[in-house]
Amino acid sequence: MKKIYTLSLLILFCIILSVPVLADEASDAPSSADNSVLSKQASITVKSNGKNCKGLLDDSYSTVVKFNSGDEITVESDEALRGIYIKWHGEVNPWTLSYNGKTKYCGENGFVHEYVDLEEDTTSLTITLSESISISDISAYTRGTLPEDVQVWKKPCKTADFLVFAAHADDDILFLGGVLATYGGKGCSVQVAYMCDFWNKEPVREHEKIDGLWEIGIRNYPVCGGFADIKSLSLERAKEIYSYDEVKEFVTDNIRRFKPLICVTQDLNGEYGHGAHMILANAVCESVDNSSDPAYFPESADKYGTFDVQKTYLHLYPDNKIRLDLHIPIETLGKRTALEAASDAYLKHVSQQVWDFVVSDNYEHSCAEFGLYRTTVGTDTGNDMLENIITYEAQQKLEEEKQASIAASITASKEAESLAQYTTSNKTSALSKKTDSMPVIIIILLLFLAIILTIICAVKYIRSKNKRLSRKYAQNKKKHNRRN
Ligand SMILES: [Ca+2]
Repeated sequence: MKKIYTLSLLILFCIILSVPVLADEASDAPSSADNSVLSKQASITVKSNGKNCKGLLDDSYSTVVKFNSGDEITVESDEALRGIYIKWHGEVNPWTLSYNGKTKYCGENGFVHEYVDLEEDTTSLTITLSESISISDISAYTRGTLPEDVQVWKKPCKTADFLVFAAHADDDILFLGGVLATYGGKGCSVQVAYMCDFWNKEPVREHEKIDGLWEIGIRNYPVCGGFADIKSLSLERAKEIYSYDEVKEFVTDNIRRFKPLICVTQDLNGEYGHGAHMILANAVCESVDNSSDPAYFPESADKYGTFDVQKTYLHLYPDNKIRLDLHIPIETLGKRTALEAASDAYLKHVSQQVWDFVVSDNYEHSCAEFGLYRTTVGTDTGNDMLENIITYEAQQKLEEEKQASIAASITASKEAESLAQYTTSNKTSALSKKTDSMPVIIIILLLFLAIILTIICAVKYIRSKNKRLSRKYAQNKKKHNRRN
């Protein structure tokens, strides 16, 4: 019987322990949207008001189809579709996606390469445009984990460990790619801001720009100043082409918006003497020197608050030099080195392969060579831009540990207080019990005393009576003897 009882208890104990495990397994079970299978590109047909839509299906930026405001594009497939991937060929406006009787509002983030998850299977969907725009390519995917080259962008950073300013698409890779791969690969939040766009001049470079960033591991969508790409060969000429104040305002706005711990930008001498690189580098220097001053571009100070960047690095700057090690395999980049990832990213800039530039840490434009232009946290002793910096993620962890420590301290304090109250209460209770028991003890003692006294009295009485009887017996015996 005892054995059965013990066995039952053990079974009950195991059941109790297994409940949370089962709950966890249930919560980790793949939802219908992911992930136990690999998604594949589906075979689709695309139609829109009798237009020739072949250019949307050839995975080529050189073929695009122009649409007007209000146009509808229908995508159909024999396979169950779970996501639609559009490569817009222009600045993206809001648009709607209809399927299975639902309407989804898209395009709000302006992602030029935009993937939209459908959340449920469908074989037919309709894209409705709110503005005129061209589209380069449309593809669709079945349920499951997406191929790595499908770009599912995150919004720009809220706060950035690194804010990297590049004048043009491909400068970010050729000259600053060592920073992007190294620190993006380390999990730092890295925001890229471009001075110029190419929509009016070479729109294919807008595609190449984000293809390159995606390849080098950046996942937060870049921002852009929208300045035209115009070549110049001196700072003075660049200041004639561009409004230097507008460039500084663009830089300062983004510093205050993203609150970077570290700013990185191009060479004051424009690498190979490009005036736009020079004006941007000069604007970054002047802006980091002044972005903590509310009187410096007060509009963005009002909007975002002022901000003082802790460290600012310039490409090829001759003072406080550091040299990044770009030969370490990086897990998040498929174990490629930063140099390999940057080289792969530069190949995405297909239109720029005609030039002699290469991604290298061993030539005059080395993407490993930087100098510390400005610091509020001390100079470097090594070759790591993160020296003397606590990243936002690390700051958050420290804050969480601090809050946990405060919470633990409060709990311990409450427990100690509670224990003290319990001890005092127990002592009081014991004293109270002791006090309460005093009359009982006294009564018992008095009773005991009374019993003793009674016994003594009784003994004395018996002894006295015996003596009297003895005396009387003796007297009677004496009288009897006399008579005889
Ligand atoms: Ca195309």
